[in-house]
Amino acid sequence: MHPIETTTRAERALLVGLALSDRERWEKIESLDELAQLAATAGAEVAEKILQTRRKPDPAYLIGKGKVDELAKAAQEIPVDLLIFDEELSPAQVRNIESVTETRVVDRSELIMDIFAIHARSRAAKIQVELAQLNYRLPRLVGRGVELSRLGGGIGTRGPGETKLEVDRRRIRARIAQLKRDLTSLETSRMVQRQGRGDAFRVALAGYTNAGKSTLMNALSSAGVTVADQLFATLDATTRQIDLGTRRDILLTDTVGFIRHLPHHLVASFHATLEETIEADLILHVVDVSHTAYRQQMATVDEVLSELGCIDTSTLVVFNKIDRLEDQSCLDLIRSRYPMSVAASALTGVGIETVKARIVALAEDMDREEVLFLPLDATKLLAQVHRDGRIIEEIFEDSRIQVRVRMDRAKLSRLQREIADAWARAQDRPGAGEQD
Ligand SMILES: Nc1nc2c(ncn2[C@@H]2O[C@H](COP(=O)(O)OP(=O)(O)OP(=O)(O)O)[C@@H](O)[C@H]2O)c(=O)[nH]1
Ligand SMILES: [Mg+2]
Repeated sequence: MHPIETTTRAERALLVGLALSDRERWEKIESLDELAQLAATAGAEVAEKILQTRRKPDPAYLIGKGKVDELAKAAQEIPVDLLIFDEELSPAQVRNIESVTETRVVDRSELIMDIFAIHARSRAAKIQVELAQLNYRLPRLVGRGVELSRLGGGIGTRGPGETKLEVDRRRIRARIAQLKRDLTSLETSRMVQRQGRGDAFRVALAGYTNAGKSTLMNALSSAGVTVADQLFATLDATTRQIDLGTRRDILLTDTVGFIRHLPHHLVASFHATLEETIEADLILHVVDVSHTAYRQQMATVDEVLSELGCIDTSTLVVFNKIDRLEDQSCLDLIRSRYPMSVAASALTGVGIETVKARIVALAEDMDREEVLFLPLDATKLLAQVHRDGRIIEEIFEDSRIQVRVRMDRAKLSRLQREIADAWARAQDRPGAGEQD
């Protein structure tokens, strides 16, 4: 089960990207730089980067056949052990490129999953990575040439043991089913854990990988979670209670970061780990503002968050690493564009008090106390009040139910509207009770 390091020296990799227009080139150059960082995190040495501009991807090779011939030549001359493509490749494209270049081919998704496999520590993380890898590899298992079978080890082969890749699809499907069952049982025990957290205010850190989420977690609590100048240093969720003097307890969760073109299988597999984010009352979106591509990174994070169904969750953007900004004047621009954000440095501590104050204000804002009056027959609404809020007092009067409740402000105003509708309906009915 454990990744076995079979290589003694770093594998040398040639990185390959594709831009569909000249305009796209800049973005792809950045993406290739990031791919190089990913490759380094996976233990490879980047020998060279090649970016082709081509109006349409080639169905057989992704890049042009002529370019593939060039790659074959370069791979022999440099020499390199593997080709890493920045785009996701179809199984046929991988086969075709491997047979022309006689070099192992890995794509961005496989590389990311490989890093996840190396960094996975907990049982949940290991199961989730293996699940993602098997789902990814299942349609790609057929027709690999023997000479290029992945017995050699190295990038793109870590995670599930090699022998597993040789077993037939039926056995892999059985393994996937087993992993899913394991994950479900882990989720059940986690759910019990979470339910024990009562009415705490839950804050989740989210953001691009390497943005400084774990550093911020440590600055806000004494969690002592791992911090590293590495992509995907954190794969598990760590939750700590932090004391900011609020009436409700505050729970802060650090978890896995995001990246552009995050493999779909990984997002699906890591649903359990991201559960804390999904269920959070507040998301702290940590941005590395010193990164040239920070705006695109923010967009990527927003995309993944919406994929996870977190669109309506309150979000506080923390522009981190401001100590690295040479020109502090860009912060003025950011402040005007994101007036509700905080500029901070999790490393030096600048702005951390403001982050804390904002969390407290938001926690209190989401914790309004109100007295509601419901029609006697509004059982559904009453159930909703019980589900979304904490009942302080409940009195059944002759013609109505009086409930004193604490609740998130947004939920409260939605509920108040529904209660008004319910009263309007009740008044239309003959013999209905009267409203206040
Ligand atoms: N200069 C500076 N460096 C920071 C700051 N915050 C974090 N870092 C550095 O950025 C790197 C990544 O920090 P982490 O806290 O591990 O980032 P992360 O978002 O948890 O990353 P992953 O878990 O890998 O997704 C580390 O080298 C940190 O020391 C900051 O405010 N200023
Ligand atoms: Mg981290």
